[in-house]
Amino acid sequence: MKLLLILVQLCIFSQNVSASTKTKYYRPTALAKFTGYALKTELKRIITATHSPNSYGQLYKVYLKSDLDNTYDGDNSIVDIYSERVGGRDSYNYSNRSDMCGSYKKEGDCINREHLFPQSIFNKRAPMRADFFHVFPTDGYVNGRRGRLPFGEVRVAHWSSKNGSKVGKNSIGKYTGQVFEPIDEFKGDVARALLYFAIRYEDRVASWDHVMLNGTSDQVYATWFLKILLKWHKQDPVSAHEIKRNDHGYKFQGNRNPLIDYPKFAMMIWGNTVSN
Ligand SMILES: [Ca+2]
Ligand SMILES: [Ca+2]
Repeated sequence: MKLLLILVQLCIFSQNVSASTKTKYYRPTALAKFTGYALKTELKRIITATHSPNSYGQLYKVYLKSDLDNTYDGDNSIVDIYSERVGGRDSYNYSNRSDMCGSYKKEGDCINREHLFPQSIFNKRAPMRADFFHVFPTDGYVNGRRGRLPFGEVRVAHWSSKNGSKVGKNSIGKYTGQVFEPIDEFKGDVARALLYFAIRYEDRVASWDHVMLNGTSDQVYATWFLKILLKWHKQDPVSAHEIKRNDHGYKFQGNRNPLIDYPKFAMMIWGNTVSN
C-alpha cells in the first residue's frame, strides 16, 4: 500500500515536472496569440533558437537510452518501428552498440539511422542529417527497402517486412506512385516526426524537390501527403514511448517536438489547408 502511494506520488511529480518544462519552454500565454502559419513560424523560432545540433555519430549513443523498449515488450531492446510487433513476439531485437550497421543482407542483420525525411533530399547536410526528432533507429534492410519513398497506405503490398510494414502503390488520395506504409502503431509517430521537420526547416524546404513536397515554406507538404499525415496523427495519438523519446531529445539537442507536446497544434496550423 505504502509502495503504491509512493508510486502514485512519483507519477504526479513526473507529470508536474514535464508540465512545467513545457510551460517554460513554449510560454503558452505568449504563444496563444498565434494560429495558422504564424503559429508555425513562432514554433520554428522557438525550436531553432534552442536547437544545439550534435554530430551524426552521437545518435547511436543516444538511441541506447532514448529508444529502449519500456512501452511494448518492456525488455529494454531498441524500439524499431520497422520490426516491432505490438502484442506479439518480435522476429529479432537490437540492444547493443554492436548491433549497429555494418552491412546487411536481410532483415535482422543490423540497425541503422532512418531519416524519415530522406537525407538525399537535403544532400545529407547539417543540421538536418543528425536531427534526432526525425532520425529513428530502424532495421538497415527495411530502411533500404523504404529508400526515399514517401509514406502512404498500401492495399496490395509487393513487399512486406516481418512486422507488416509494406511497400506498394498508394491507395489513398490522388497520388498513386510507390509508397511505404508503417504499421498502425507507428503511423502517428512518423506523422509527428515529419510535421516537426516541416516546422523546424520551413526556411529551407521550399527549394528542395520531392513528390511529398509542394515547394512552399508554409504548407510544405503536398496536399495529398499532408492529408495522410494529419489522418495518421489523429488515428494514432501520442504514446508513452514518444513522450519519453521527446524528453530524451530535449536533453540531447535542447529542443522539443511541439506536435508531441501539443497535438492540437497540427490542426491549428494545417487544418484550413486540408479542409479545402
Ligand atoms: Ca520490442
Ligand atoms: Ca504510435
